[in-house]
Amino acid sequence: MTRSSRPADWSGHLPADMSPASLDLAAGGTLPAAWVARWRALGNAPVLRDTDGSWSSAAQLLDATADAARGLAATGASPGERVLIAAAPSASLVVAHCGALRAGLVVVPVNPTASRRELEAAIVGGSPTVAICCTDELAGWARAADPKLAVMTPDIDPGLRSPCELDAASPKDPALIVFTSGTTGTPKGVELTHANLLAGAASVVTAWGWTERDRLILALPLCHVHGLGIGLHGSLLAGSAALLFDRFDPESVLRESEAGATMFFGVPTMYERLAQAPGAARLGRVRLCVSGSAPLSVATHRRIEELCGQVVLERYGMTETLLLVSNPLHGERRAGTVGFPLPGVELRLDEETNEILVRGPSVFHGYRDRPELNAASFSDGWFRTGDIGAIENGYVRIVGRAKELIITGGYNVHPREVEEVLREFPGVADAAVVGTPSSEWGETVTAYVEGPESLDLDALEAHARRELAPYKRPRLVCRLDALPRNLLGKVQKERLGTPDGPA
Ligand code: MLC
Ligand code: AMP
Repeated sequence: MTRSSRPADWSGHLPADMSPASLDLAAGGTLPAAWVARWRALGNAPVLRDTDGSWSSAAQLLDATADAARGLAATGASPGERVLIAAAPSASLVVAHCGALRAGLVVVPVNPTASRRELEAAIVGGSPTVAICCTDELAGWARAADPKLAVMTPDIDPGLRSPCELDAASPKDPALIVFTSGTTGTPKGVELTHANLLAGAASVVTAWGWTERDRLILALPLCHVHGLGIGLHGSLLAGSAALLFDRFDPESVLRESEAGATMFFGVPTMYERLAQAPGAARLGRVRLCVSGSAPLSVATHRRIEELCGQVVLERYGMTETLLLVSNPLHGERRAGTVGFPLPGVELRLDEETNEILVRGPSVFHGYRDRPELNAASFSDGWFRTGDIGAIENGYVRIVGRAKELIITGGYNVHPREVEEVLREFPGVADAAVVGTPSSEWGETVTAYVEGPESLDLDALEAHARRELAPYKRPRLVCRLDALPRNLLGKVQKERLGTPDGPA
């Protein structure tokens, strides 16, 4: 049972000369075709600054991405096949990614900090033909997981070239598969089409007045939709300049703000750190600061405004949907809310649970090869986000989650995945993982393990470090003789970490 918030009205996000009726976000095209049109028009304009400070012009990207497409084709990969990319941000990664999309290949981005098991899961789930890895360790794991894989570095060998048809994918073709862990233990492959990617980037380019004059500080990982699907894709679509950083560091962001950058996108942990950095007032120089991926506390929102006059624009989205809701560029940005639906997005609340349901051109069509999960994730064509919302005077507030999920520093961690790793360790009878509130990280991963007093916690932590990406590793592990359970034997997580609980 659902109820509509009200008829979709995106006018609050549209420029004065654009009516909602005239809105066509995807315009029947694809994102790489739109980039190519932009790059041809921009010629020698600089559009990408690498982590070492060197620039690529639009014309150089046009050529380099065509070469990358031909290089990938030389491995035998044909349109529709997958290319796994596990790499730290760099211009080479951007060229490989765009080249793959131009060749009609489907990109499977993987965090370069992934553990061996996480990389293997993406290889099993995505069955790629090519793996692009930025370290020898990742490359070795990829080769061992599938000896048939063509494994290469992001600087695709210029000696490799085969003819391939460029920019021929259709809007309905898959373009990106992002693996997220889920409640069943098997990672879910979120499959986004070319039309989804174009609509997702076009909606924010329109809503945030993003133009060729912008310079975006891009210090997010380029393996998740925040940095990749919004930051990079939007920047290339708008024809603005993207300034790449291989890691976030507050001083670099503040220096760039002072030096003429116009936009910064970050997760709340980044804003926490910026608020504490010397000279934070410099952040006031950029025209737009956007926060997302996790709730930005009202306190941090206000603190940033006090420090530099910058009213952070908070928005809300998901890998499955790209961005859904945003505070406005013009008009009131309300702290503690995520604003109202972006152009193209329709949003409802489930009548009984207040779960947020959405549909729109950026919303994916389903998880790869998961018919049962897909049946449960959609109701009459509306995607169930698993987030609980409230709508107050047209502004959406995220008030909770129907899904079991920890968000730490903007990264999602599914407790089940961590629990499974901990249970594998000899002596651990059971494990329960919860999110503990943290002012810096939002939440941190805390684990409770059931086991004997002799349990070697240092060895257990080493096991977790080996098996999980660093951000998923529990920051605190508590041993208990027995986890609290109800009469049916189910672990009562709500009793963990509460004053009357064992923490
Ligand atoms: C790093 N560490 C983390 C962590 N990031 N631990 C928990 N949570 C995190 N998010 C670990 C490091 O490995 C290190 O471990 C220790 O914490 C301290 O590291 P640090 O140097 O202080 O952290 P740093 O490398 O600076 O990373 C912090 C960060 C990063 C905030 C810059 O987490 C980050 O880039 N987050 C953004 C994630 C993101 O892009 N999410 C978007 C998902 S898409 P050790 O063991 O060495 O001490 C999405 C949709 C949407 O959600 O709406 O956008
Ligand atoms: P991911 O699966 O990594 O794409 O993360 C998506 C989830 O991040 C959403 O379902 C929300 O729970 C959360 N999220 C994203 N943006 C916000 C926000 N601004 N406020 C609260 N939660 C958010």
